[in-house]
Amino acid sequence: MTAKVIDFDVKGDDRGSLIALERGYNVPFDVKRVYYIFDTKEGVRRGAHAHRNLKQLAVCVKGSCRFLLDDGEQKRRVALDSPDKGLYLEGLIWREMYDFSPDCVLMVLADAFYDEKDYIREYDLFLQTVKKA
Ligand code: T46
Repeated sequence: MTAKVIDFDVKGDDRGSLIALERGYNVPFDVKRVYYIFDTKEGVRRGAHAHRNLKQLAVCVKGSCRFLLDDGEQKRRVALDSPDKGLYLEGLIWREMYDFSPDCVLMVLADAFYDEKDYIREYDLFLQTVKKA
């Protein structure tokens, strides 16, 4: 499964903290799009899809949430609970996000523009696609 947690350097001083995201240093792709998810209602699950080609880096810049990752063979859970770590996702990974804290702001950097054709939103089709890959 091409999913890994990236720890970011925190530039801190007595004023507070700063994190820089830079291609080639802690972002492993050219960023074409940034979106963020916030005000998620209690108990909501999001995601429930895979991408055919998209590379993404998800950062909880505020609050926390959890990811369930599934490559068709293995399942893995990752908690994003600090702005100093990011979850890098590449390739065929079914993902679900859940346990959003009320203050959660989940920012996602992506290497491509939004394209609904890149989504696989049916789990059976995801499994078939993994088998063919
Ligand atoms: C992902 C997880 C982590 C757009 O118009 N442009 C965009 O760039 C995005 C991401 C979404 N949308 C529209 C499509 C839907 O009408 O916003 C609506 C909600 O999107 P979706 O239901 O796909 O959101 P999530 O939270 O289930 O999934 C999102 C990303 O779509 C997905 O790529 O990996 O976050």
